Amino acid sequence: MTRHAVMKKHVVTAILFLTSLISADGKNPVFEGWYADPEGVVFDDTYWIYPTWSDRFEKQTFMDCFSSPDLVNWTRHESIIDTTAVKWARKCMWAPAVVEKDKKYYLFFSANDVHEGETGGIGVAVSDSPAGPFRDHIGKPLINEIVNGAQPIDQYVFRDSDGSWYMYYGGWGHCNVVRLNDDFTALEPWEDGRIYREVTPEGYTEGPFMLKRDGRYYFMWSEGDWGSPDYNVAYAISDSPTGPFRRLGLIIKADPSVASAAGHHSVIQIPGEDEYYIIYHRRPLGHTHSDHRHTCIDRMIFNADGTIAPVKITHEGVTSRPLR
Ligand code: FUB
Repeated sequence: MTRHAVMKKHVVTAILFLTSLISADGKNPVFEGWYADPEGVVFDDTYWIYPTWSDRFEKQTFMDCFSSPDLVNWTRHESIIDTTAVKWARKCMWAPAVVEKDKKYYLFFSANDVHEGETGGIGVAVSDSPAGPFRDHIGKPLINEIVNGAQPIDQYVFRDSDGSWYMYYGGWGHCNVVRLNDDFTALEPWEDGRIYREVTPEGYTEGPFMLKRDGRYYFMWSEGDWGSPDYNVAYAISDSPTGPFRRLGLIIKADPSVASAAGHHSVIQIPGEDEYYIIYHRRPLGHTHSDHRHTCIDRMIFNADGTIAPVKITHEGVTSRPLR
């Protein structure tokens, strides 16, 4: 090989290396478009994000989702569910929560921004694929009523280590937890015969989330008004999935040099590792429109004493983290 050819080979290798470094870097937002309330989840070797389409209520008639092999490169899957597949839903399809059970995927959602006496609330849909299409599982809302003052929205479905399925939900400043039956067609009563247990912590507005680590239950929620700049996320730690949940402090909030209204989050744990990523929405600086919310990812770190270190929100996001 001539000296020129060797030089050329080195230059090409260097360019390929630099390109790989560039594509390994993430960015926030992680994908284009106004998407809020992102639920991050891992199915097999793939990351998924299920967000709300952030738009006028009447236009929120569908949901898209996104998949990624590495948290950096995302593929959009359009309209995985819409109001034509859910006869009772007209608008406000919000805050998807997706779980896998017995090789089927269940998407819990809320619809219609329901008020007393109206039809709507929390529904459940099912598909053979995490990318849909999802069809209505029971043909009616799973929760239509307003109990303990909680609007039936913003559900999060949590599977405990003993196999029990819980659903935390609620807007209007109140949070309930319910148990789900085995095929997700109905709510299961607690031992005392009640269906709903209120678990509202101090400061709670909406967007509950649960994570279990080292046998302890980390309950998280959004505070403030989602249309205002100071929307944020707080948490509590408990020995029980039903609390009590005593507020310990904030996990994520606005940073005047990066973005405002950082909230309605979820957390992805790398399977088998003590490594966590927070998926949340925020409003870009200079934007005041309440629907201008986009989806971001940053690292979430636990302190040695088990508390959560306040998350630094960034423009850079996270670097490539393949699951294989
Ligand atoms: O995106 C619609 C609503 O805004 C959600 O249900 C709330 O949590 C808030 O993020």
